[in-house]
Amino acid sequence: MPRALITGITGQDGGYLAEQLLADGADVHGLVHEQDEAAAAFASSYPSVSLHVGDLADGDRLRGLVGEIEPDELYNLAGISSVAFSWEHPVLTAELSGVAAAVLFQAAFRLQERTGRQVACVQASSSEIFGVARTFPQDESTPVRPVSPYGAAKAYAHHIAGVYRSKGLHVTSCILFNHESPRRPTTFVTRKITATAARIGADGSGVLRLGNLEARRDWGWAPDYVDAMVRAARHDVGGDFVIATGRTHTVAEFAEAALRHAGVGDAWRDHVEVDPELLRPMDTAEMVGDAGKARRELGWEPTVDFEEIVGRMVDHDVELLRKDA
Ligand code: GDR
Repeated sequence: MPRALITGITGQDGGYLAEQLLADGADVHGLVHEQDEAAAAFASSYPSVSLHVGDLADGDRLRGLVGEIEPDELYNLAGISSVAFSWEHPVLTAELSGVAAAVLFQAAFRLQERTGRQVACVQASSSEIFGVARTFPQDESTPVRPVSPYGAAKAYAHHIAGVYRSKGLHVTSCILFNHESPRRPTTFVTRKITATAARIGADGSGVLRLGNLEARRDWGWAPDYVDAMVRAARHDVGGDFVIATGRTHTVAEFAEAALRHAGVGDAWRDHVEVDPELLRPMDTAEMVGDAGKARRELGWEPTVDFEEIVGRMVDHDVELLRKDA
């Protein structure tokens, strides 16, 4: 049975990935930070996953763990995931979302040299590496030109993945466009919208305060994106793959769909306000991905459309409110 090591296992994607790999019969290991508040709950939900405490900024610890666990598959999902947060902490973002990838690939390469067994690595890259793209949709040949500290850190990790690939490591960079689920924290716009929409729908009052309403994003369903990463790890060769739906909607359209689904109807606009404090120093106006290569080579395709994603997330938040009451 394959042995997998997942960094960032307690995040949205880490949980879905652990579930998929466990269902496949894999021996799943995860890296958790000692101050990760989600670790205890994760351990009780997934008792068969082996959790290892370590800090992404501690290179010796990371190298030691990869050498001890000897994974067949290594998924690097950890790091700072909020673009907004990265503006406040650019150096930390560079260390955790950028440099740590180099440590992991170097460790995987050494392990492969030592054992003679392939270590397939997957880097959870991001559409943010394209910054303000000049071509639409974006694909694997779109120039990497980030415009946020987060995008710059992810761009470094994306490039170092390519460097280790040319050295002989099976490493894939999955360029993930936005992907959502009820497990998204409310620091991201979709879950903030659905959690607030559920509350507004319940009592007909309240306001949804948002920043840039006109930003267009290509929103997909997180478990589909995790499935793409597993397919990439098991593909014959490593490479770069854009993972996206190819369809975009504005933040305002997401808010409208969520508020309508929560039962607010045509009055939805009265409940949305723009808060200038929530505007970012630099924001990409539109991101839309062409996942043609992943469709052709990995046999991957998105299975849940925009309306369904919004509906599932709102329904989950309505249910949470009902339980709380
Ligand atoms: P993003 O996701 O930055 O694209 O990164 P986020 O949901 O934070 O923002 C999407 C868009 O919505 C606009 N926006 C707001 N965003 C937040 N968080 N809160 C608000 O109130 C708000 N109002 C408007 C933002 O300006 C932006 O344009 C996500 C993360 O998952 C990354 O880790 C991942 O790499 C990329 O998607 C692809």
